[in-house]
Order: sequence, then C-alpha cells, then structure tokens
Amino acid sequence: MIFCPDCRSENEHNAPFCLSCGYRFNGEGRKKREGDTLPEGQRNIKRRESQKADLARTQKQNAIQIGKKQRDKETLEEKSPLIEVDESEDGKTFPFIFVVLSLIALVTGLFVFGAFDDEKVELNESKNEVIQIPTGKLLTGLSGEARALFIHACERTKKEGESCEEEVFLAGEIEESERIVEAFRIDKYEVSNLEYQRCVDAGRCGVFEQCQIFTHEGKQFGNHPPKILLNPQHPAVCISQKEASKYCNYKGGQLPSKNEFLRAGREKDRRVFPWGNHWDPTLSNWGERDMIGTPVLGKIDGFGFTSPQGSFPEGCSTFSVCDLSGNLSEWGRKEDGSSVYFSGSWVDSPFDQRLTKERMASKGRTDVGFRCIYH
Ligand SMILES: [Ca+2]
Repeated sequence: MIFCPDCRSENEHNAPFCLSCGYRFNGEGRKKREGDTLPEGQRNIKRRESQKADLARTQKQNAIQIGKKQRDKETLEEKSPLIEVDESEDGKTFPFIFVVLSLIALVTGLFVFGAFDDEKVELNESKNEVIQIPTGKLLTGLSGEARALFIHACERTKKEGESCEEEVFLAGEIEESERIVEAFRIDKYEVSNLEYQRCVDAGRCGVFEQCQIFTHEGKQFGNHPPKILLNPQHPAVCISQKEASKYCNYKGGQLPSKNEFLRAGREKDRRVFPWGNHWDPTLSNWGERDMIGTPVLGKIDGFGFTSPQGSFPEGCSTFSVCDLSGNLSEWGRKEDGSSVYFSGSWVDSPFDQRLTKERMASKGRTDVGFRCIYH
C-alpha cells in the first residue's frame, strides 16, 4: 500500500494516481530524475533520447545474448520456451522478443515488425454475441464529483511544473443532461480480426494498406503493426472509421453514437467507467505505467498489447457489454459526419479510459477498433 501525501488515503502500491483525490504519485521517497513527473499520457522525449543512447551502449551485449539464445534454440529447441513467440500467451512472452528485436532495429535501421509479415495467422471461432439494450434514460456528461477529480488532477500536474490544459484534458466532454435512448442491440465485444476477416473474405470489406502505429511510446515510424495485434481473437486494428462503418453496414448495423455508447456502458447512472466510478487497474487493458510514468507492459493487467475478447469479464458494464473502457478505443458516428472515437485503449492512461472521453481521427491505427449497434 502507498499513502497519498495529499489526502493520506491508502492506495495500491502500483496506483498511478490517488483514487480519493487524484494526486498523481511521482515516486515519493525516491530521488527524482529529469522528466519523472510527466502528465498522464504524455511522452517523455528527453527520456526516450536517453533510452536510445542506453540502448546503443547495450546493443553489443544484447546482440551477443541473441546469438547465444539462437544457438540455444537450434540445439536445445524444446528446452528453450522463453524465446518462442507463443501467440496463446497474449503478450506475456512476446514483449521480450519485441524488446530484443527492437534493439537490433534501432541500430541497423530495419523495421522490426515487417519481419513477421510472412507468418500465418491461425483462425479460430469468435466469442462475440449481441446484447439487447432496452429503451431507457441516459445520464450524459461527467458527474460534478468526477469532473472535480479530473480538474484537481490537472491542477496538481500544473503545480508540479508541467502543462495540463483543461480544455485538452477534458476534450470531448458533453454537458450533463438526461435523454431517452431508443432500444438497440450492440456487440458484446469489440469486433475481432477473425470477424473482420470474414467480411474481407466475403468481398465486402477492404484490407488495410496503411496503419498508424501507436504504442506506449507514442506514434511509431512504420506501417506494420506488431503481429500479436493481428491475432484472430484480438480486436481488429488498423481499420479506418470508414471501413469500420462499412463492416457494420455489412452486418446490418452501424457504428454507435456517443449516447448509444454511453447507454451500453452506464445503464442508469453517470458512472465514469463501465464497472463504476473508481479506477481499478485490473479491470481493463490499459497503458500500464509505473509511478514515474515508465511503461510496465503486462505487469498490472496482464497484457502488453491488445487482449483477446472476454479477457476482463469483471470490467464489463451492467448490460454485460465488455471492453468499453480499455483494450481499444472505439470508432463512433456523429450526425454531422465527423469521425470520432470513444474511451481509451491499451496505450492510454487511466484518465483517458473514461466512457465519456471523445477524440477525433479517421485513419486506421493500432489503438482504435470498433463494435456495431443494430436497430
Ligand atoms: Ca495493458
């Protein structure tokens, strides 16, 4: 446990911020390093430059280790499970390979993900099903308490000497109001790569030609996503908002509006997350970071990349709609035709996992997926 120095409440030792008052832990009791107190979700460019220098210094040693492991694999293959890329492990062993290969790529200029292009993806059955949402009242917007918490966290960040623009931090938030949302049905899970492939096979959906690669370290150079993101059971990535809409039309539906997305996640109250108002780092696949903002892939929620459908049953909404927060953000539709996406993903901070979070984009990327609704 860790005590919040602001309000003295108890928090889990790995909590990125205080659940009671929003204080963002920055490694109290530890000697601060430059850039230790970045705002949630922002990237530390200076630290990354430093990391690159560190990587260059250790490259020679890692290359030696890789060579040794490769020799071990060739001679003792069945005794070397650590260096196997096992998709069934969903990232638990892949990050090791990813890191090691990235070290080589940084020095040689090769793009590591392209190396996996020729590997065959095994197809399995999809777990998705459709959930009925009855006509009912929706409470839109953030509650006063939640908004105050977020603003307090933003103010705290500014006191630590860093920028936090409330209009950016709270971008996409809509006014508190009540309205009736007509009945609809919605996919229980985000559409998987397998489900999307069936639409491609039917000649109704396109294969992505470009993909913006977003990871815990921000936007990356290249056009090839890590192969584990293309696992059949994982949610479909690199699908543009337009192609996602085409998929939903093919299925007889459409992308959800903000109100439909919120209705599926909130039912009858103004909760922040599908499971309630308090952040729980174990109930969704989010962009895990430790107390000083360093990525800790898979250490808290168990997944370093996206996760298969149904991996967080306790994080589903009261309607049993799952992964509305976490795993991938999700494309939505707007009446004015603008392209938006909701909530947060496997690369995002806790604050961005709220159901009401709304951002604008349109191109296929590795942190945005989708699900469909049907009337
Ligand atoms: Ca994660």
